[in-house]
Amino acid sequence: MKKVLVVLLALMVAVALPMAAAPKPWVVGFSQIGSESEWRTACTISVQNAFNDDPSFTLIYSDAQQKQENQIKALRTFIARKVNVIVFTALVETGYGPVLAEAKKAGIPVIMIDRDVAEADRALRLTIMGSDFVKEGEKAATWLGDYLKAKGLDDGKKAVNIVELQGTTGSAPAIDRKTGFENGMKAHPNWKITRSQTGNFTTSEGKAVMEAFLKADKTIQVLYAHNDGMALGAIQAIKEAGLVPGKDIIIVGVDAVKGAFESMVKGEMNASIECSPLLGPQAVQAVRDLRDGKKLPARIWTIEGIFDQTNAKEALPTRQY
Ligand code: GYE
Repeated sequence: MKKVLVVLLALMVAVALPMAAAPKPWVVGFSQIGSESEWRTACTISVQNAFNDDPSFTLIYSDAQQKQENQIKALRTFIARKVNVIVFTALVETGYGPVLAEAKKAGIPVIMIDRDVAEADRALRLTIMGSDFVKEGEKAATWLGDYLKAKGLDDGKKAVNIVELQGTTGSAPAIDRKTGFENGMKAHPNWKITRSQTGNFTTSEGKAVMEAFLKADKTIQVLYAHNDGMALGAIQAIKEAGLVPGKDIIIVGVDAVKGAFESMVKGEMNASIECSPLLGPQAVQAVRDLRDGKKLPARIWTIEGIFDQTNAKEALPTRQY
C-alpha cells in the first residue's frame, strides 16, 4: 500500500512539475489590414500558422477590413491588454504616429511586416520585414524593356503607351511600385503612362477601371498593374472588349500568386514580379529573438524573383501561394 502511494505521489509530481515550469506564453497582437487579395490571404495564413504552431505564443488576430480607424482601434486594444509585442502591417503610410507613440510609451515593441509606415514615424517601430517595393517596380520596367526589345515592339522612338493600375492610394506598395517603375522608365523616354488610376488592389476594381480605360482609349499597348489581382480583373475586361490579353495588350503584374501563374500558362498575363506573402516564419523568428533579448536588424528583406511565360509552367507546381 505504502509502495503504491509513493509511486502515485511520484507520478503526480512528474506530471505537475513540467506544467509548473512552463513559462507563460508570450502574447502577440497581430493587426492585419483585410483580405483584399490572394496575396493578403496567404500572408494572414502564414503568420497565423507560424505563431499558432508554437505553444510559447498566444496570437490575438485582428482584421481591419481595409479601414484605418479599425486598425488604430485594434492597436489601442492591444496596448490596453498589455500584449508583449505587436505585429502590424500599415494599410496606408501615414496616420499611425500617435498610436505608435502610445505603444512605445507603454513599452510594447512593434514589428512591422509587409507595409511600412512613413519615414517620419519609423523611429516608433522596432523593425520592418518584407519586400522592396521600389525594386519590384524597377524589375517590372526592366522585364518590359527586355520583352519589347526581344519582340521588336519598341524602336526606342515611337511612343509605347502604358496604362497603370495603382494599388491602394497612400499605401507603401502603391507609392513604391509607381516610383520604381518610373525609375525604370527613365531609360525609355518614348514610354508614356497615358492613364493611371487606383484599383485598390482588388480584382473587381481592377476590372472596372480597365473597362473605363478601354472605353476611353484605343491605343493601350501595355498594362502595368501593382498587383496580380487587379491584372486578372483587367484581363477579363480586355477579353470582354474583344481584345487578346498578352498579345494585343502586354500585361505585367506584381505578387506572382497562383492565379497569375495559371494566367501566364494560358498565355494571357505576360509576367509577374514576385512578392512573397509568406512572412510568418520570419515574423516568429524575429519575435523569438526579441524575447531572447537579441537586437533585431532595422530592416529584414525577403528574397524574390521574376516569372513570365517562359518559366511559369515549370514553377507552378512548386508555388505555395
Ligand atoms: O501586392 C497586394 C496586397 O502589401 C505587398 O497588398 C502587399 C500588397 C500585395 O493586397 O496584392
